[in-house]
Amino acid sequence: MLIKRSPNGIDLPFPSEITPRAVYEARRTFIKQLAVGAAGSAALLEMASREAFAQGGGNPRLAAKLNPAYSALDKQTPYKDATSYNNFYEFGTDKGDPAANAGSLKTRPWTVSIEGEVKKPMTLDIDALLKLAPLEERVYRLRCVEGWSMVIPWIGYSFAEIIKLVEPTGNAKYVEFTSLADRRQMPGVNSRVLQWPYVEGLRLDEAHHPLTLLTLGMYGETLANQNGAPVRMVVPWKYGFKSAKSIVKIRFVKDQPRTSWNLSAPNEYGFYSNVNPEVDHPRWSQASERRIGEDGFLARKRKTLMFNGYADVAPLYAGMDLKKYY
Ligand SMILES: Nc1nc2c(c(=O)[nH]1)N[C@H]1C(S)=C(S)[C@@H](COP(=O)(O)O)O[C@H]1N2
Ligand SMILES: [Mo]
Repeated sequence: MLIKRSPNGIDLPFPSEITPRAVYEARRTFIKQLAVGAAGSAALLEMASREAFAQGGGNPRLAAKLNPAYSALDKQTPYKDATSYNNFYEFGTDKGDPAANAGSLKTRPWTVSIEGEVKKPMTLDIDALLKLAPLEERVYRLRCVEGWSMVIPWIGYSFAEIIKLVEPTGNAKYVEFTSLADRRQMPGVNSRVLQWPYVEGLRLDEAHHPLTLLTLGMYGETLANQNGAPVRMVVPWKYGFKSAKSIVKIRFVKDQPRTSWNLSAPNEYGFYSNVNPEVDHPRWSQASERRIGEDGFLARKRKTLMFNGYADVAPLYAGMDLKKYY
């Protein structure tokens, strides 16, 4: 279970500035009363979850059951920060561009084509995706390769549900995710900062890991456009760029996908891109990070943890030299 070896030493959420005083005090009392066992952690998470749910951004509500076994107890990033400091280059390269420009993205109707090395290729619309499996809330840390991180209550289900549905053939070794690239809606697609469409990929066993989340919502609602509505991936043990937003195509393939960031700078962005404090980016250290909305600007206060603290995934890389396969 992840919560037992949660990072940052202490497995308790910190009282947020936005927590109403009564709730905060009740929680303090509550914290004092319990030893942090699994049951106690779950109760604390439920509280944090209710707070997150009370935030939101006015998008349609999405009911989901909290999955405490896959949720971090770190203090959750305020909704406002999670939706105003984004990387989504299709809408521009400044951190505020996605919030400024993604509002008009048309997220309905929306279809995702699932194809390639599968026995049952299919096209699913967003309503079918929402109904495919029970929706879970999972609080994941997301660590950007640039050195900042957030803690977000996502909503979705394991990508393994998709794999089960389409039945990969024996030839499928990787999964490739393609984002929408629509010039008319996405001003950044006119820039040559990356090759469009944005493509990311995972090895099939990584895609099959239960932590790998097909994501349809956040903070009790459907996804904000700037966070990748209406459907994205969240792969919490990898740098953020591995988690493609606004996905229109999922392809099961034999060969390692040619991914956007790896193509643009192969010596800086490897295919694996597991969070690894011991492998620096050629231009900066990856040993520490700044938590958005919490740590001061430019202050990288926190030690970055191997696999972003998701040690459960280590067996996927048994015998691999992670300095070579960065
Ligand atoms: N299609 C697409 N997906 C993308 C990106 C992008 O530019 N385009 N940026 C990535 C990067 S670098 C990060 S850190 C995360 C940020 O996700 P967030 O804005 O929801 O925190 O999205 C990733 N997914
Ligand atoms: Mo990133």
